Amino acid sequence: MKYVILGAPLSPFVRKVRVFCAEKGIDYDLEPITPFDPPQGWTDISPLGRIPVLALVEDDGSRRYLPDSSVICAFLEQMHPDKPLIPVEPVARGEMLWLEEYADSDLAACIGLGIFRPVALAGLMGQEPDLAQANQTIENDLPKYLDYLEAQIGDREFFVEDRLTLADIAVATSFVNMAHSGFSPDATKWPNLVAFLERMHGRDSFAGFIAAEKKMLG
Ligand SMILES: N[C@@H](CCC(=O)N[C@@H](CS)C(=O)NCC(=O)O)C(=O)O
Repeated sequence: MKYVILGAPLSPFVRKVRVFCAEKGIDYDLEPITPFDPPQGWTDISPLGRIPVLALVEDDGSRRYLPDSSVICAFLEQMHPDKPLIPVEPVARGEMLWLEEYADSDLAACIGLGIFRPVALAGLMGQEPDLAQANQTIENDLPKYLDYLEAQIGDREFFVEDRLTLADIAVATSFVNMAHSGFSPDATKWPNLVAFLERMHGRDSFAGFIAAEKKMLG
């Protein structure tokens, strides 16, 4: 069986799955899909109209589809148990799943809608960036997430089990979108989180994608 990731590289959720694959050494092809201009029949494949979707391609070319980054990562973890990124021990697993959910839902929405879309995505689409909206998000909406993550990471290298897990990838991916928009959390207020993000974004699994995406954004 072959894998094809359907999605756009700038999506934090597509990047989450790609980094997960890079860390585990899983091969796949990427088929570009923009959710704002999807191909015909897209909602048959992705009922919520979202990216990413993983296509499972059989030798005869037939395909089955799995939407949602969390579902995709859980599936791939079972298919490729080497270099585990989802803990098995129940408490660690619960903590990891919670951080993944926290990052994928509210954190991603705050950064995506409040910073990335009005600045980087607007620029990519030839519109005037709305820096006022981004600054407003950074001053009023984002700090509660940064405070929580700063407290959770403390002086540890990773969020869960003292080793890389999907929680680290899920948190770090949205901050790539913040960086693409020209912003980063204030290191004097959130030093441990900023140090964590620098370590994560410097890993081979993230760094290659970040460099390629920067080129796309010009
Ligand atoms: N929970 C989903 C969220 C995916 C998501 O929201 N993707 C965005 C792109 S970053 C999307 O496709 N948005 C289009 C839409 O919601 O119509 C996941 O983890 O895959």
